[in-house]
Amino acid sequence: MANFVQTLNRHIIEQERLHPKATGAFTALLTDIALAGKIISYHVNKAGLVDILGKSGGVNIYGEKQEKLDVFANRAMVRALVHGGQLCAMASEEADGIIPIPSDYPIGRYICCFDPLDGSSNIEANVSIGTIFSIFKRVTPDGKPGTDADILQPGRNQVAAGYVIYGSSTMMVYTTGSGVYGFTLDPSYGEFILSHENLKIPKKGKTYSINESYIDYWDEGVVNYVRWAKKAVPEDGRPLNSRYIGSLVADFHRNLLYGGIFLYPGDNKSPSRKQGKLRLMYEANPLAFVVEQAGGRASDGYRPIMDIKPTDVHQQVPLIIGSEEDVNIAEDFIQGKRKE
Ligand code: P6P
Repeated sequence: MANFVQTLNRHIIEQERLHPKATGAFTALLTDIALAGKIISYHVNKAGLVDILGKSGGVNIYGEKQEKLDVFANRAMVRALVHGGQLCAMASEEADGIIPIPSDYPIGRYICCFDPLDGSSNIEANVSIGTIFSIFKRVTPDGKPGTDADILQPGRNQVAAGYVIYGSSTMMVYTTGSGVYGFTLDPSYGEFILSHENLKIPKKGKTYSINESYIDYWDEGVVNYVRWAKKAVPEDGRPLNSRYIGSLVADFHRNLLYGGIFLYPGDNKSPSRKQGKLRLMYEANPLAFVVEQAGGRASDGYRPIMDIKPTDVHQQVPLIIGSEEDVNIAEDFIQGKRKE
């Protein structure tokens, strides 16, 4: 008897059964995201072969040049999600404001915020990059277009979140609040197959991940934490190992599997970086949901990421995320409770 192959679609349906009021819309929505992931994976994996690399000429709202794959990935997500008819609105890193559902499509009961291709500046270097998504139920009455109120919900309200990482293999990692599950794409027949059941992040890791080139702009607490992490105290398992890929999904995924901490704190390099660089709605919140479901923590240095009440769809937050004990220690330094 061949081993039972658990596919993503079967798993999503089983997860849906855990939610008594679930209708099937949830299953359809996650399946739409998986489809977009497969399409983006196909193009990411042949990016070097066709003229899809290089600057698209467009810029996003931060003035960052958009890679052609950015533009393609955003379009793939928008199309897959609009056709599915499960959303009342969506938000993307690549769009200025709310993306409405076109009038000739049904209005659904969910919201999806996504970063269609995070880490895209690494595309030409063949570094792992990813799609990150966050799903909420709408809070305004059904049937009408979604509004800011539907989008600007605290991360605690998420009903599902996850990412697709395009690396040595393509994996979709997601949670609906009942644990974290990883599926690896088998390109031979285009199915995501369960490869990581009920993922749990080690309580303490041996790796810290931060861009140390900003050390002269950090607040004292962050400097003290990194100095502590690098100090040679073998009986305490230090120095911690430094690993920084510069692609959030890749750095996060490594820590999720092996343990460790990723930090992107605010800094004083410019006023716009006081709250860091990463975005609450479609980077910090979804990864915070995943890491908490895996037994880890995500904080802005002072409070849980998912407790933050958003004020803007593109708002930035400092992000300290990973193994529970490592995040607790980093918070103590950032809050001045520890100096060494
Ligand atoms: P820095 C990639 O551009 C990204 O948005 C994240 O994927 C990554 O963690 C971060 O920026 C890297 O930023 O300032 O270290 O280059």
